[in-house]
Amino acid sequence: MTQRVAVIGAGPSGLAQLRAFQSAGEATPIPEVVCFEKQTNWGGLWNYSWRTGTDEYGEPVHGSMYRYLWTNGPKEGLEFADYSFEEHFGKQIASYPPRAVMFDYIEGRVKKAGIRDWIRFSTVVRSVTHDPATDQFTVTVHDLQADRVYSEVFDWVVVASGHFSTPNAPEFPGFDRFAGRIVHAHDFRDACEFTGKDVLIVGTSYSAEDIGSQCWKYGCKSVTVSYRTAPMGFAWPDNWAEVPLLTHVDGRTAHFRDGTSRDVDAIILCTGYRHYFPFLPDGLRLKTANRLAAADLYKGVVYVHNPRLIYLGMQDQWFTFNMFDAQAWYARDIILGRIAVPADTQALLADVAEREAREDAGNDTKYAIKYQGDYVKELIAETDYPSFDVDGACAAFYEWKHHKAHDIMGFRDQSYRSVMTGTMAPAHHTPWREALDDSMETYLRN
Ligand code: FAD
Ligand code: NA7
Repeated sequence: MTQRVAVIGAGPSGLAQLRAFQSAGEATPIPEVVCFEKQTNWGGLWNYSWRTGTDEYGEPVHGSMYRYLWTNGPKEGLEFADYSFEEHFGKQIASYPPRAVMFDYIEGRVKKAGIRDWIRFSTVVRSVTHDPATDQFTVTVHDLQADRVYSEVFDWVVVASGHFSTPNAPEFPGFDRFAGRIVHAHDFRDACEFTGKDVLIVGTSYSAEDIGSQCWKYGCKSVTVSYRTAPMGFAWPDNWAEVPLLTHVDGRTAHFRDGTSRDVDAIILCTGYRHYFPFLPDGLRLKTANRLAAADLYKGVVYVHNPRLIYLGMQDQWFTFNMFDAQAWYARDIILGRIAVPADTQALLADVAEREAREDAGNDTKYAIKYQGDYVKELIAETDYPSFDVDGACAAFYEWKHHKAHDIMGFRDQSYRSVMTGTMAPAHHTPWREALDDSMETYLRN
C-alpha cells in the first residue's frame, strides 16, 4: 500500500517538504503527501495578516510579521538552490527585499512545482496520536471552512508549524496599571502607530533591533531598549538609548535596574517566542530551547523518541529557506528508504549530544554561522538537493554582520553576490531609511 505522509504547515519548511517529494516524483513513485495548513494561503509567516489575536475562525493568528518588514539578513544567505531569485524575477534584485517580494519568491517555486492541491487550507491540526501496534499516526483536523472535524491515518508525520508565533510574554510589576499600550512583537503590525511616541522595547535580539528600527524610520519620538543580558551596542541614532532591565512601571514611568527611569507611551515586548505544539501529546512533543542544536532531533530533524515523526525548521536560524530544503530533502530520503536512521535510540541521542556540545564549544557569531553552514552541508551531501557554495553564503553573513556594526540604519543598502548564480545584486534605488513604501512594484523598479 502507498505510504501516507502528513505535513503540518505550508510555510517555507512545509513547502520545502512538498517540493522535495514533487522533485523525487519525477523519477520514482512517492508516498501520498497531505499538507494541512490552518491559514487560507501558503507562505507561513511570510503570508501577511493584518489580524492579531484570533482569526476569522477564532484560531490564534499565526502571523508575526509586520508592514514595512524587509529581510533582516541578505537574501544571498537564504536563496533556494533549485530556484534562484534571477529565475523568479527575470533579473537579479537588491539584497534585502521587503516581505511582499519574499512572499512572491516563495510562492513562485511552489507554483512552478504544481503542488497547491496537496494542501488542505483552512484546516488546523487538532491532535496527532501514535499507535505502537501499527506504528501509524492518527491525525485529527478541523476543516474550519466546512466546520468539520475528521481523522486520517498516516505512516509519517512532518511537523513544520514554525516556532516564531507563540509569544514569550513576561509580565513586569505595574503592567496592569500602565497608562499606555503594551504589545508583544507577535502583535506588532504598523510602526506608524508609534509615530511621535516614546517607545520602550524589552529585549535585544532580532525583533528588538528591527521593530525599534521600524519605529525610528516611521518617526517615533524616541526608542529606549531595555536589556536583560547585554545591550546590542550598535551606533544608534541620537534618539535611541539602551538601558538595563525594566524593574517595574508606575503610571507612564518605566524604572530600570540601574535606578534610572523614563516616561514612555508604549511598551513593545520583543522577548521572543516559544516552541508550542498544542496538537501533540507528551510522547511526541518537542521540548527545546531556541538554539542551533535543537533538543531530541537526530540530524536536527528526526524525533529521537519516535523516528517516524519529523520536525523541520525547529532550530534558531541563520540559514532559513535553503536549510529547510536541506532538511526536507533529507527527511524525504528517510521516508523513501534511501537513508537509514539507526534503530538504537542511544545512537540517536548521541548524535544530539554531539551537536549540542559542538554548539556550546563556540561563543561568537562567526562560529554559530559556520556551525549552521556546516550542518546544511552535512545534510545536502546525502541527498540530490543541488549542491551550492555554503561557505560563500556564510561569507555573505559575515559581511552582513560587519555592515551592521558599521551602520545599523544603513546595512540594508549593501549588496552581495549570489552563491547560486554568481551575479552581484544591484544597489537598491533608494536608501532603506528613505524607502517608506515597501510594495513589490516599488522595490523591483531598478
Ligand atoms: P512558519 O513560517 O511559521 O510557517 C508555519 C506554518 O504552519 C504556518 O503557515 C502556520 O499557519 C502553519 N500551522 C501552524 N500550526 C498549525 C496547525 N496546528 N495546523 C495547521 N497548520 C499549522 N527569516 C529569514 O530568512 N529572513 C528574514 O528576514 C526573517 N524575518 C523574520 C521576521 C519575523 C518577524 C519572524 C517572526 C521571523 C522571521 N524569519 C526570517 C524567520 C522565519 O522563521 C522563516 O523565514 C520561516 O518563515 C520559517 O518557516 P516555517 O515554515 O518553519 O514556519
Ligand atoms: P529571540 O531571538 O529569541 O530573542 C529574545 C530576546 O528577548 C532576547 O534578547 C532575550 O534576552 C529577551 N528576553 C526573553 N525573555 C526575557 C525576559 N523575561 N526579560 C527580558 N528580556 C527577555 O527572539 P526575537 O523575537 O528577537 O527573534 C525571533 C525571530 O524573529 C528571529 O529569527 C528573527 O528573524 C525574527 P536575553 O538575551 O536572553 O537576555
